Amino acid sequence: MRYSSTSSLAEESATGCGDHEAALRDLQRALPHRALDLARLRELADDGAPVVCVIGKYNHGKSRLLNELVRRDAFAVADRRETVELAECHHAGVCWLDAPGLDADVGQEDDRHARVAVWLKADIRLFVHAARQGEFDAAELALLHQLRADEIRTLRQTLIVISQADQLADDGDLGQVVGAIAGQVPDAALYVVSATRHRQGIETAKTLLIQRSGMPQLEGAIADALGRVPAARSHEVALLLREIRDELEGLRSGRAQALEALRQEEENQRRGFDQGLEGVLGKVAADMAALVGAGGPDLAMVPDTARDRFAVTAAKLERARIQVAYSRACIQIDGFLVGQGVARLPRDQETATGSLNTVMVAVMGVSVKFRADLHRMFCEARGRARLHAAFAHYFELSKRRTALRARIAEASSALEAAARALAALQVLEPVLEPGP
Ligand SMILES: Nc1nc2c(ncn2[C@@H]2O[C@H](COP(=O)(O)OP(=O)(O)O)[C@@H](O)[C@H]2O)c(=O)[nH]1
Ligand SMILES: [Mg+2]
Repeated sequence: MRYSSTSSLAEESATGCGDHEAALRDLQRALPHRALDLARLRELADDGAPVVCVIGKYNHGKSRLLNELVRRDAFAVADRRETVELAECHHAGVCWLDAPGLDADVGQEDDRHARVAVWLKADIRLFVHAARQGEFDAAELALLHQLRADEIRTLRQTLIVISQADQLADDGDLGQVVGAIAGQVPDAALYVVSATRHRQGIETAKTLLIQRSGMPQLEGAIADALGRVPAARSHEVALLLREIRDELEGLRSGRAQALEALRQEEENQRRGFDQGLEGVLGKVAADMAALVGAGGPDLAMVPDTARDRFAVTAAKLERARIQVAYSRACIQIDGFLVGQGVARLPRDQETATGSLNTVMVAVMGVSVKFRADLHRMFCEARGRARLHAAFAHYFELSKRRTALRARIAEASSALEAAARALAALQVLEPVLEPGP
């Protein structure tokens, strides 16, 4: 099939212009819901012969109508579901496309072919409905409304054909049916035809029969519609390019905003941590200053002797005071860190000893602290800065932070994809836009 595998874009890629295929892929990735529009753009870029396709339910005379239009039996006609794939025939500079019938109970594959014909390939749709069936049913009406909406948007035309007119008993019946159908689609022109009459008229060279078949009027309308195809195609290319560009620009600015918001959140989160920790360490330093800042000898360093094994000595009291102060400091710091989601070591840093796998132990160590240690750790700015840096290191490894950074990376690559798609559109536009 001409359509299934080749397109000028694909051909160009085969001859070294892979940029276009890559650009199309970038667009497809950025706008997966626009796959049909992108495929349609490919078709339009081909700028092949205008495509007329039939659409309608099984057995309503679509294939036979096409045979009359192309002046030969190019398409299979039957009382059963003969047309299961797209079939095409070139005649008079037009590509005529026969599609399987649409029916509620039809397999999805048939429907897919019909959809491809109607939405992807066709410039002009002939909506075929057999007169003997009376009014349109709900499914036909729904499709007609869709086609009408599409015509307004893309200028792709639909002609409504009431077929097999000869099957009604007389003109009175036919008039009634056509009147009822006209009531269902008040704004549309209806082309009432009989393929069999047309064939007979041709074979017996009876002009009157040909006239009465309604085919000349339909052919006239198709010729008019074909005359409007070039303008319609230009309109459609411009429309699709504009829609895609607008959507991509919206996507890019939305994603840029989302990324900016996340980066702001990352900054605020870190600032909140830094300020909070500074506050806690400052408070601990103030509490500690009173205890360790007092001059004089450090009584805690006086060793215990066997004599005062059971006595409450000044050294023991001092050590207890230091220990309590240190514990209080640790509890304050730990309370803050837990609130920030910084408690356990990252998994890859855990040891076999469960109780050691906390950030507090990793930073503060397990050694016994004395007055000089506490002074160095909490009362000197350098000591506090060292603690701050160590806790901040674990803060950055915490789940909340890594999750936020992952979201930022994701948002950043989404933004890149939108920018790439816009660049891709720029590459494609000259290929897609209709020539002068
Ligand atoms: N009497 C009459 N029968 C027709 C006409 N057009 C098609 N048919 C018959 O209706 C049946 C279905 O036609 P076909 O074109 O295969 O329908 P499709 O399934 O819509 O493609 C066949 O038996 C055709 O011969 C017509 O204008 N008049
Ligand atoms: Mg058919």
